[in-house]
Amino acid sequence: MWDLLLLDCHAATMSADTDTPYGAVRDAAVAIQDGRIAWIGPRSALSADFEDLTREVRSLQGAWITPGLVDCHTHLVFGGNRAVEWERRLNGATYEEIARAGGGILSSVRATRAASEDDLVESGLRRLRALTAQGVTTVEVKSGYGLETESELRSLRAATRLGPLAGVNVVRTLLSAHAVPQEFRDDRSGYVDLIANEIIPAAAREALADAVDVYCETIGFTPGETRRLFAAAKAHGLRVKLHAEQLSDQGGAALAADCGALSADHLEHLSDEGVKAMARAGTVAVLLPGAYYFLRDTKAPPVDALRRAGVPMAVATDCNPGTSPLTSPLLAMNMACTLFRLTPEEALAGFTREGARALGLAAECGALERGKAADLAVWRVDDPAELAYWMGANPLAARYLAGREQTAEA
Ligand code: DI6
Ligand code: FE
Repeated sequence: MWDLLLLDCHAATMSADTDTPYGAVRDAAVAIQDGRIAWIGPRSALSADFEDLTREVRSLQGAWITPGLVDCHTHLVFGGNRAVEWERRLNGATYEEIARAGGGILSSVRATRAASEDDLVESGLRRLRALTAQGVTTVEVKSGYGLETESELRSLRAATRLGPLAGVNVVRTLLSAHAVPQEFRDDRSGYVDLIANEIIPAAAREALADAVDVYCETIGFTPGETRRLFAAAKAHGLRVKLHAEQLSDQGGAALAADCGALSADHLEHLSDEGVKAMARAGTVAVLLPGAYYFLRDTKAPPVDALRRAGVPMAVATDCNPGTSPLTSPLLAMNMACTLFRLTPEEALAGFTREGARALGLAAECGALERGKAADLAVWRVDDPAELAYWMGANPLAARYLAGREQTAEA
């Protein structure tokens, strides 16, 4: 006996098992049982006695439905914000001047260390609710503004609490290797040791992290340090992912592919070798147009090369206080099309099927397919391309998590 049967809708299933654009099923029906999709297909395929097969029938009045959106890359737990710093940058101050004056990531570190776990939950919840208001049902949340054991674990505890409060699935990633904190500025190997020998083991012991990420960059961590931290993550049963080639080519994407990483993220400076390595390994390319836009970057990731090589492309907000204070997945999709030349279908796949893949959740969510979680979004649009098209509008009509409609204040 199904729990719910949704009718009078068109489904953009985002299934990769069809050549139909968006995996679209017009005049669709979706049967939900025990929080999962029990059946999906054209309403005409339902038996005449379908009302006897379900506890409830609900009409969606001609809406389009998609998988719930998956935002696979956010830093949305942090203290304070960097609006004043941004204003100074608009008035001509450079990153270096701001960093020398104690600004940049390290100013967010000070604010995060000073915040209680409840403070982090309260501010993170505001940002998360902006994402769920636009159909997000799964979100990845990174640490990375504590840069010491207790503050990093507190950030991950706060991320863990956000899921039930916002009615969303939260995947947690430990990004202690985001920057070297002030107290280790003359002893960076000491900080790498702290992450490998103390923070990763503690997070694994408390089941506070699902993956480990590293900012592999000239202003971040070296490929050698990255390999060391990836080894520590794997020794504790954690998956890995990498901020790679955002500002320069450190060979990070190829390293990530070589280490079996779920994803390599940013990729503005990705080389042909990196593209080939990712294609061979099945590493997901996570494109972050919000940071590209906010930094007024001019070198876009090699989307054509990624597309030709068959590298899966996800899209995410990269919600963070310094380079991407973006809490709109729909605007991120528009930016991915307008700035990176993705098609609207690729952008939606990037925020559903491929976003799930980037989190190791391809079998669980990200497509409206039998057996997957009944996480779905209901939209008042005439075509799924409108989701990336409108800038600022929000056509979301309803959001379902595990088959249960979520209220705005969930
Ligand atoms: N890449 C970025 O653009 C951000 N972190 C990262 O790994 C910057 C984060 C910040 O400036 O707060
Ligand atoms: Fe990031």
